[in-house]
Amino acid sequence: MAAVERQSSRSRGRRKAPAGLRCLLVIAVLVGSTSTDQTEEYLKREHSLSKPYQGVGSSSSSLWDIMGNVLITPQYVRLTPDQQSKQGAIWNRMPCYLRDWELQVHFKIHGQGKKNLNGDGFAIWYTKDRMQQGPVFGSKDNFLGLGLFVDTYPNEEKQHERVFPYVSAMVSNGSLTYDHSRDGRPTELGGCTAMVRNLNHDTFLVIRYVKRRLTVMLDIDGKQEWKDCLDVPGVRLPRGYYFGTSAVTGDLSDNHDIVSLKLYQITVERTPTEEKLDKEVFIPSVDNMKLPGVDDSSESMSNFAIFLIVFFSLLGLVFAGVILLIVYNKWQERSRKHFY
Ligand SMILES: [Ca+2]
Repeated sequence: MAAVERQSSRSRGRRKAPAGLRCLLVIAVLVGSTSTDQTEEYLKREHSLSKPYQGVGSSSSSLWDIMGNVLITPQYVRLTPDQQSKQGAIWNRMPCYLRDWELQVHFKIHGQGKKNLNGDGFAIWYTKDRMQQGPVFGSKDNFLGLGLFVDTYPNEEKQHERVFPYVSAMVSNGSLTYDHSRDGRPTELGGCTAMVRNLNHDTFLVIRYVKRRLTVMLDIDGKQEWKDCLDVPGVRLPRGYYFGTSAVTGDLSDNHDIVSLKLYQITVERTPTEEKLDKEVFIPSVDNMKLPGVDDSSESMSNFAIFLIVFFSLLGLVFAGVILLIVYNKWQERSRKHFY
């Protein structure tokens, strides 16, 4: 296949529209580009991984570290081979300080496994910690940040309404545990079915994080079109975390290959109101969603704040009362002196 430099999802457009409508859309986009909603994308090479992966895993100057059973070939980075009980990961060495970004992942999952005997899948990470082996698709549990999982095996027995492979997202503040036996359902923010195994065409997913909105889209049908998978507003992720990807096999196995990771910086304008609402955060959270640990502490913090306000108000009243009393006494004394 010809090596075509793919652009970010926004440049490519999400879905193809009929020709007439497309013309209108082009005009709308041209007009729109002069308005306030101006968006630009830049590929950030320091957070991207592409062929032929020069120096990855061998050079100390490489931007990427590998661990576990990773195999680097000129064509792909194999996180795990199609063998039992393997795990592998590749992590960016540079923390990412971008506010708005988009990560495009070109991947391939394939194996000899007969129907339904494949697993376990792979994860894309944007987390505080890196290079830590663990039970969540080969990486550590109770992570801080974002995990996007491409889960190829249904572990939960009751699987009536859900078809696997399944893509889901999770944001954790370090206190959430990924429930492997339930395929992460208790903690997922959203997800979709994605038939991504053993395909002859290229498969892509994109994680977009713009103005605190997390969206995931897939291009897995070989039609060069993005299809929505999940869309969650109010996702607050700190800056300075690391991108990485990891995979694991158990009794069931697959080749989990990463062809490329491309990170785009998204430049987007914010209104003063948006700017006010979009303050820098230091612990990951999702609006209107109670994550254990953080919400409890913020609640007790606000209770404590109320206590302080009441306490100092009372103290102020008492103080004012004492002053008034002293002044009154002095005044009385003076008037008594005048009287005599
Ligand atoms: Ca699973």
